Amino acid sequence: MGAEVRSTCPYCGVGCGVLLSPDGAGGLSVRGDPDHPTNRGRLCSKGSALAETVGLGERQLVPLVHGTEAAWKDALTLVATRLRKTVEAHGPDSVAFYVSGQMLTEDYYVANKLMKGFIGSANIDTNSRLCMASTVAGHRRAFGTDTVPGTYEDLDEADLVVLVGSNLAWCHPVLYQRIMAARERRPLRLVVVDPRRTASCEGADLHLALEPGSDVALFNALLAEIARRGADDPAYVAAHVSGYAEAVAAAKASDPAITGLSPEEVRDFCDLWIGTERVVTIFSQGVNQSSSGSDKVNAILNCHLATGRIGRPGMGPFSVTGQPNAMGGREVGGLTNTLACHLEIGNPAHRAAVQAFWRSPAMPEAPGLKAVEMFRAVADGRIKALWVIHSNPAVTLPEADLVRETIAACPFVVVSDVTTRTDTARHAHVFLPATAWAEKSGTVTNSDRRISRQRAVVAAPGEARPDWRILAEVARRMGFEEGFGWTSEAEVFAEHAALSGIAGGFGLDFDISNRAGLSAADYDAMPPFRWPDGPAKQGGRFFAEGGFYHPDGKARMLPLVPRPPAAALTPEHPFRLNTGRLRDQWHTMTRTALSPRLSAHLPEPFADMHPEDAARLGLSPADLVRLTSPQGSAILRLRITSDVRPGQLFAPMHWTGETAPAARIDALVAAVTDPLSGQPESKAAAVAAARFDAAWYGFAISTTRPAPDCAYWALARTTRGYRAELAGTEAIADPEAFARALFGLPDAALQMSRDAGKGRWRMAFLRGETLLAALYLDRAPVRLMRDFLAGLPGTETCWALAGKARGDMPDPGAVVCSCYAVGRNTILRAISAEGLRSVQAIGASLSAGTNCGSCKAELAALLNEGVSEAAE
Ligand SMILES: Nc1nc2c(c(=O)[nH]1)N[C@H]1C(S)=C(S)[C@@H](COP(=O)(O)OP(=O)(O)OC[C@H]3O[C@@H](n4cnc5c(=O)[nH]c(N)nc54)[C@H](O)[C@@H]3O)O[C@H]1N2
Ligand SMILES: Nc1nc2c(c(=O)[nH]1)N[C@H]1C(S)=C(S)[C@@H](COP(=O)(O)OP(=O)(O)OC[C@H]3O[C@@H](n4cnc5c(=O)[nH]c(N)nc54)[C@H](O)[C@@H]3O)O[C@H]1N2
Ligand code: SF4
Ligand SMILES: [Mo]
Repeated sequence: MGAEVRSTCPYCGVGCGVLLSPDGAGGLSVRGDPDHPTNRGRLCSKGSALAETVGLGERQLVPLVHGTEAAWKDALTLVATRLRKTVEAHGPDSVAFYVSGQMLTEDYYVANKLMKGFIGSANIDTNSRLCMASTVAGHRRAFGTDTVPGTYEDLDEADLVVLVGSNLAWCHPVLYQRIMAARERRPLRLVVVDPRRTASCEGADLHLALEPGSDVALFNALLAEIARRGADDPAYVAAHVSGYAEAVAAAKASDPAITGLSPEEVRDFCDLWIGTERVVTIFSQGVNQSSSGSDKVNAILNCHLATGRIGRPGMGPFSVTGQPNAMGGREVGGLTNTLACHLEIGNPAHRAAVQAFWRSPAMPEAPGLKAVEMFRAVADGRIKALWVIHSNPAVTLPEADLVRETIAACPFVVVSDVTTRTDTARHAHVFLPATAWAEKSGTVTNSDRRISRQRAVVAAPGEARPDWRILAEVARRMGFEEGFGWTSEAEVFAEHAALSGIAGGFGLDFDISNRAGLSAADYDAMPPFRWPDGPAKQGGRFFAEGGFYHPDGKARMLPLVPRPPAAALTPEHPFRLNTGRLRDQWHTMTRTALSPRLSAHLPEPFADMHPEDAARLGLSPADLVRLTSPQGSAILRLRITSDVRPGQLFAPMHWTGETAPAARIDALVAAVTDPLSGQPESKAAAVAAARFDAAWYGFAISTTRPAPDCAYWALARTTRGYRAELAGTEAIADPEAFARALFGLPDAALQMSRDAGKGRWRMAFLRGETLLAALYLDRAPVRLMRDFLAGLPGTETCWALAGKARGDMPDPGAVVCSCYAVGRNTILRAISAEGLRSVQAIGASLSAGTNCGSCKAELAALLNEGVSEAAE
C-alpha cells in the first residue's frame, strides 16, 4: 500500500477532506482526513463508500465519434472544426456549453474563458442554475455580490439552527453531525422548515410543515414580528442597511395564514428566532428550487439584516452549496450572467479589464441563455452545437423527456463524461472520455469558501483525459493557441488567482491573487484555505461591520410579496409533487449506484403518499402508482406514510433510463423558473396519481446485469450482482422464455415451481449447484424476503425457490446502516429482544450508526417504531 494522499470528497458541498491509499492496481481505500478543518476525519455513507465506485466496469476510456471509437486527435479536430464553422456561419450565440458545479475550478475556468473570452458568447450555463442560482441572485440583490457571510464554525457556536428547505441529515450529513455534536456541548436548538417530515426532523425541537412554496410568508411573518417587538438592531440598520421600512411594511401586509401553519406554530418560531441572538438560518433546495426562490432567499436575509445578526460568531444566513464545487463555479463566473471572479458581465469596466487580462478577441456584452432557455434555444434551432460537460441534463432538467428529445435532435452534441451509460451521453455525436475523481487533480471550494485540493492518486485509465485539458485542446484547435497553452492545472489555477486580483482591484470580495505566483510545488502542497484569508478578515466572516458591495456600501432589504408555486393544482392534477434526494444516492447515480452498500438503502424509486389520500384512491402499500402531469408521467412504488401531508407527494430525483426508465421524475416537472434567477421550480409540480394496473409483478436476482423489457423495471446492484423489480401490462405467454431472455441464460439448468392458476412462477437458474439468477412472478406485488434473496446469486443454495429464509436464517431487511450493512429487521429485532432504548445502545449492540453516523436519524425513528412493532 502506498502512502496516503490528501484529497477532497467529490460529492456534496460540505467538502470533506479524505485520505486515499491507492492499492497499486487501480483501487484504493478511503478514510476521513483527521486534519482537514471541515470534517476532522468524519465522512458520511457516500464518502465512506468511495472506494466501491472507482472501478472501470462502466467507464468508456476511448473517444467515440458517432458511436465508434476514434483517435483523440480526430475527435478533438472534429469538435473544434464544427464549433468554429457553426460560429462562422451562424454567429457565436449558435453554440453553447452546459457545464457543472462538479467540475474542478481549473476545468470551469478554461470552459468559461473559451466561451466568454474567445468564442465571444455568454452561452455557457451550468447545472448550478438548477441548484444555487436563486441564492446567487438573492445575495447579489441584498449584498451587492454573491458572498456567503458565515463559516462552519458558526454551527459550533450557534444557539439556534434553522434548516429551511434543507434535509441536512441526508444531504450534508457531516454538517448535520457537527450540529448534533455541538448540541452535546451546549443547549443548541434545531428547527426544521419543510413541508415534509425528513430525517433531519428526528433531532429537531420544532418542525414547521409549511405549505409548499410559502417560505416568503413565514419569513415575512418573522420580520413583521421583529419590527413589532422592537427586536431589530437600529444602529446596524441605520449604518449598513437600506430598504428597512419598505420591507417591514410589505412583511406586515403579508398574511401568515398562507403558510398553512397554526398561529401558535408561527408564534413559537418567532419566539425562538427573536429570542436567540446566535441563530444560523441554513437554506438549500426547498428555498432555491422555486418560482419565488430569490424572494425566499431575500426574505431570510431580510430578517438577519434587520437584526444585524450576520457575520458574527454563531449567527447568519447560510446557504449550503450542493455540489462539491458549486462555490468554485460561482468564483470562476461559470453562470451565463456572471463574468469571472464575481465580476459582472454587464459592467463595461469589468469587461474591459477581463478582456485585457485574457487578451481576448471578442467578449459578449450581455448575459447569454440560462439553462432552461438554453435548451429551448437548442430545440428551436438557434443553438446548433452543444457541449455538455459533467452533467446529465436529459435527466435532471425540468421537462426531461422534452430535453432528451431536444438533445437527440440537436445537429451536433458533444458530451464529456466518464461513462456512456447516461441518458445524455447516449445522444452524443462525439463522446469525450474524462478522467474521474481519483484520477484528476485540481481545486474545489466548499460551502464556507474553503478551497481544497483534489489530488490524482490513480493513473488515468485507457485514454481518459482531464476535462480542462480536453477544453484547452479544443480551444487551441479552434485557433486560440495563445490563451490556452497551460501545461498543468497549477498554471490554470495561478492564472485564475491572478485574475481575481482584478476583482480585488474593483473592491470585490473574491481576491485570492496572493496565490497568483504559486509554483507547481506550492500548488501540489497547497493546504485547504478559506478566503478571505488575510489576518484582519473577521474570522473568515463578512458583514459584521457592514461593508456591503453595493455602491453605497449598504445592504438592501427588499419588500416581498408571497407567491404560490406556478403550477396550479386542478381537479385533474390535484397533488403537489415534491422531489429531492436520498441519503445514499448521488443525482443520476452514475457513481453511487456502482456501490452495493449504497444501493441497499433504498433500492427502488418510490412516491410517498399520505394514508388518507391512499385510502381515498384505494391504494395499498407496495402498489405501483402512475403519476401524471401535463408534461409527462412516471411509474413509482407507493410508500404510504404520514411524513408527507395530505395532498402532497414526494419522489426522489435519482432514477434514470439506465436504472428505472419509467421513473425519470423530471419528466413530470414543468419548466417554470424564478423570474430573476432562472432557476426551475423542481419541487412543486401539479400531478395526478392513480394505481398502475400491472398484469403481473416480478422480482429478479442475478449475478449479471439483467436486460428487462417491460413497462416498469428498476435495477440495483447487490454484493452478489443485481436485483430488479419488474412489472408489465401484458400477460407473459411463456414465463420461461421471458426469464431466459431477461437473464441472457438460454440454456442454464432451470428449477421451477408454479401455480399457473394464480399466475405465480418461481424460476431459479443454476450452473451446477450455483444459483445464477432467479425470477419470481405474481399477479399481485410479489411478497418475498428480498434482502435475503439478494444475497443468494453466486452461492450454492437451495433457498431460492422458497423465496424466503429458514426460520434460523433471518431476513435482515433493507439496509439502514450502510457502513456495517445492518438491516432494518435486524435493528427492530434487537430493539425488542434486547430492550434497546437509545441510538447509542443500538450502536453498542449492532455497531449500526457508529462509523459515519449518517443513519442515526433513521435509527432514532426505528426506536420509536420498534417499541410497538415486531420485526416481520
Ligand atoms: N445524498 C445526497 N446528498 C446530496 C446530493 C445528492 O444527490 N445526494 N446532492 C447535493 C446537491 S447538488 C444539493 S443541491 C444538495 C441539496 O440538499 P437539500 O436541499 O437538503 O436536498 P433536497 O432533498 O433536494 O431538498 C431539501 C428539502 O426541501 C424540501 N422542500 C420542498 N419544497 C419546499 C418548500 O416549498 N419550502 C421548504 N422550506 N422546503 C421545501 C423538501 O421536502 C426536501 O426535504 O444536496 C447535496 N447533497
Ligand atoms: N426534480 C428535481 N430535479 C433536480 C433537482 C431536484 O432536487 N429535483 N436538483 C437539481 C440540482 S440541485 C442539481 S445539482 C442537478 C444535478 O444534475 P446533474 O448534474 O445532471 O446530475 P449528475 O448525476 O451529478 O451528473 C453528473 C455527470 O457527470 C459525470 N461525471 C462524473 N465525473 C466526471 C468527470 O470527472 N468529468 C466529466 N466530464 N463527467 C463526469 C457523471 O457520470 C454524470 O453523468 O439536478 C437538478 N435537478
Ligand atoms: S458530507 Fe459526505 S458526501 Fe459530503 S463531502 Fe462529506 S463525505 Fe462527501
Ligand atoms: Mo445541486
